[in-house]
Amino acid sequence: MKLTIVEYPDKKLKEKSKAIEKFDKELHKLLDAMYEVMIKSNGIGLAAIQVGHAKQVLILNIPDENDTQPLDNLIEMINPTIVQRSGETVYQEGCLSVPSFYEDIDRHEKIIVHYHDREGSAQTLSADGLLSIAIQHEIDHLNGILFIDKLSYSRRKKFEKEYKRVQKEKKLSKA
Ligand code: QAP
Ligand code: CO
Repeated sequence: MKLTIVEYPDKKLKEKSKAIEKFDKELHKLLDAMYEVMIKSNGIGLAAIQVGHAKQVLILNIPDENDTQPLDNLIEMINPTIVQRSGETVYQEGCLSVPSFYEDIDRHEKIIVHYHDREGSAQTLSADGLLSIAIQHEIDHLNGILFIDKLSYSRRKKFEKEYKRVQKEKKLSKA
């Protein structure tokens, strides 16, 4: 399975993802291909909609103290739901689907999330720090929401202007 990253302003990113019903080989192939493209793109989190699949699937691989991403730390979440939220935190977020743009976003500090692993077993995870932020960012993708959708009106306007300029520069450098 060859996957490519869907980039803003592609409307695909607004789609709501559907729950996984079968924990089969096709799901495992998608998960493996998502991991490959995420690592290749220097990402720490990726939702299936970002590679064109409207399925409730996301992966996370938060760097450790040595700034490496061991496979042991890979988390795969199928059909996740946040069941508890507490506290507030701000982090300068980015997204593989919105390349070269970063902005401060408000999130909950701690969350508890219920999900299924690739075999279909029910799991519960209590998260804080960057992992908590990453989970909230990726679950937003499953609902068709990008981090830029959370910006104030003025910051969003600034983003649209800057993003268009950068996209134009990228096109020119390729030509
Ligand atoms: C989501 O984001 C996230 O602009 C994952 O040029 C964001 O992996 C989780 C990336 C913030 C926690 C905190 C972005 C790579 C990667 C770029 C990513 C870029 C290259 C973003
Ligand atoms: Co993202």
